[in-house]
Amino acid sequence: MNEFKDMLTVSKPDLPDFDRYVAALRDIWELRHVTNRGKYHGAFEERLAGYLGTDHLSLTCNGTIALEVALRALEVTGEVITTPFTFAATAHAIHSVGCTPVFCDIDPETMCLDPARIEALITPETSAIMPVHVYGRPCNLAAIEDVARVHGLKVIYDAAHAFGVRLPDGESLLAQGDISILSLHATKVFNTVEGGAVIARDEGVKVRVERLLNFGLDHSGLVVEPGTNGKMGELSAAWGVLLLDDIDEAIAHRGRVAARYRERLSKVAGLTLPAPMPGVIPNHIYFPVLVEQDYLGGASGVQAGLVDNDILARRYFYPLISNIDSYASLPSAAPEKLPVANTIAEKVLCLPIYSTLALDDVDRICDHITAGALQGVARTATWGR
Ligand code: T4K
Repeated sequence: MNEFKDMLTVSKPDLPDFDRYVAALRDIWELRHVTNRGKYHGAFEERLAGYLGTDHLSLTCNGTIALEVALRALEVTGEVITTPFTFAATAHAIHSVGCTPVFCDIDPETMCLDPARIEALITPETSAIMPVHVYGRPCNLAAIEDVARVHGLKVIYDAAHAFGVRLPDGESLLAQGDISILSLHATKVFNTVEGGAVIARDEGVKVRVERLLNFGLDHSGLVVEPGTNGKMGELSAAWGVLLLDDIDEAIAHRGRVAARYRERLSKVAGLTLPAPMPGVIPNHIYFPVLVEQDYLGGASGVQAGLVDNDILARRYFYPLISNIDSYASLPSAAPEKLPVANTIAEKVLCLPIYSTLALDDVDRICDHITAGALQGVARTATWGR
């Protein structure tokens, strides 16, 4: 099955140089140390922390386990205030550790959790806030820290999208909160096929995180608490070590793609492009566009038109996670309590963006998006080829 190869898909994974990866595989083959903190795991963990500018980083098998382990390491219980405008994994991780997600509306500019609305949701059961730097756009960190400090809450940032993002003062966005987590899934800016990381505020939390990632075993091999298996293996770590060599150029090309989309689409009536955040060094992980309902049938109409032309755009994040059956009956999930998130989710469409996307193809995508409108195609029409 090769359905993605020749299509313009919302993302395409970066691959390490084939010959170098085969050489690393041969090395692992000969060492016969294939998982459980081998040579490549150690090298990758160190280099990744250096690149990201973070201390206390632990590699994981994916971002979802990283979230669950973060919640466990900080002994979070009861209710966790989070955003509905995110991937399912955020709420699922909260649910998986026996807590209840409490959905809080988002800020229309950052599209992240609105700090002004957190306080009204705090109850005696609340023990943590889990904001998401959605699309790698930083949350309002200072305001979130203030609320957390006043109410004695832990802060776990779901920074799955935030690889390499720097704040205006040059600090890593991943070095925030009590813990931040990263996803290194194939569809992300930087990947290890499957993978993730937990970035703890201090060494004590990191020790606990590493124990929980390894069945609750301490350094002497004794099981001291219930843990899970969240380790990254050597094949993924070797992939990561090699890809790090190319990451700056990969992000730079994504920047060129984003700039071309802006040039082509920013003046199109009916489309809104979220403004870049002042001073933030972005990673261009996604390119979201908000589509008005009367523009070619809205986000779903534009998406269908693109699919007709072998272009797979994705509606990250529609439907809102608060509206799926598993969570919709929660009091905080009522759509009237989440007006901004519901409005943005209705309009959002993420266009293809990845480091091997040619600028000619970006033009082709923009032509498809704008041509129907320019030709006065009926607003609900499906587009032909
Ligand atoms: N928190 C947040 C905020 C997250 O967004 C995520 C994950 C997590 C936590 C959890 O992290 P992980 O446990 O996943 O590490 C993707 C990813 O599976 C998921 O990692 C990601 N967020 C989510 C937003 O999107 P899909 O279902 O969209 O992937 P898929 O298979 O449809 O692929 C998307 C596009 O990429 C396609 O158009 C084709 C292309 N593709 C994909 C794969 C897998 C390829 O060209 N080759 C490939 O091998 O979920």
